[in-house]
Amino acid sequence: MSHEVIRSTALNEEHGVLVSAEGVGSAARGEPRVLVTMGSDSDLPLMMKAVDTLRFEFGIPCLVQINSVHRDLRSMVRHIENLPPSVQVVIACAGGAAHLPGNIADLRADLPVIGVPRDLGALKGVDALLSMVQMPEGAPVAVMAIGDAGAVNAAIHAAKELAIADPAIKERLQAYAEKRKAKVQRQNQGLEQKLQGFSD
Ligand code: RP5
Repeated sequence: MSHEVIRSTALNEEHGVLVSAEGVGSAARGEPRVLVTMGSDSDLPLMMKAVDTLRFEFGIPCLVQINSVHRDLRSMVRHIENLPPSVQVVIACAGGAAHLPGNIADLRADLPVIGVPRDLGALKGVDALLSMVQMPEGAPVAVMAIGDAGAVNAAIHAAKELAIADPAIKERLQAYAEKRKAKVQRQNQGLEQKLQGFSD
């Protein structure tokens, strides 16, 4: 079945919004491999770092959906139980008492769940981090760092999971690693000038 057919016949509003390197919603292409979900649309600026890393660095289309376990638990359960079969990894972000990733890990014994704690409120994300990481035995959540680095790393971790069975993603992961190495090289090339600036 072509990607086009899967998108137009199988995806509906209940599945969330498809996002790919080509665009958003009707402009997006391909079948979603990852669900990027979060407790509120106020988490979106943070989670766009995960979405953009997935689509632009690794060419991975994803579904984006808001799911709040504190405001509408029943819809979350329905959405997560009815994910399109092409979705193989879930990235879930929340701030505060962050129960979303753990609840998804319990609902979906078959899918890896990656948690991104949002840096929010009086405890600045430490509450979300501990809520996600202290899962009881049997329902693991792979918890990333609080904030921006965590969102980007969630996308890389999801890509690594998909790369186990997808050589094209494996290649893009290698290219991403090369870009990071090139940054160190560039920094060393400009180092003498920077050091001179410090000793002026
Ligand atoms: C969490 O509460 C959400 O994931 C968000 O991080 C936080 C605040 O939500 P809003 O009050 O901004 O909607 O459930």
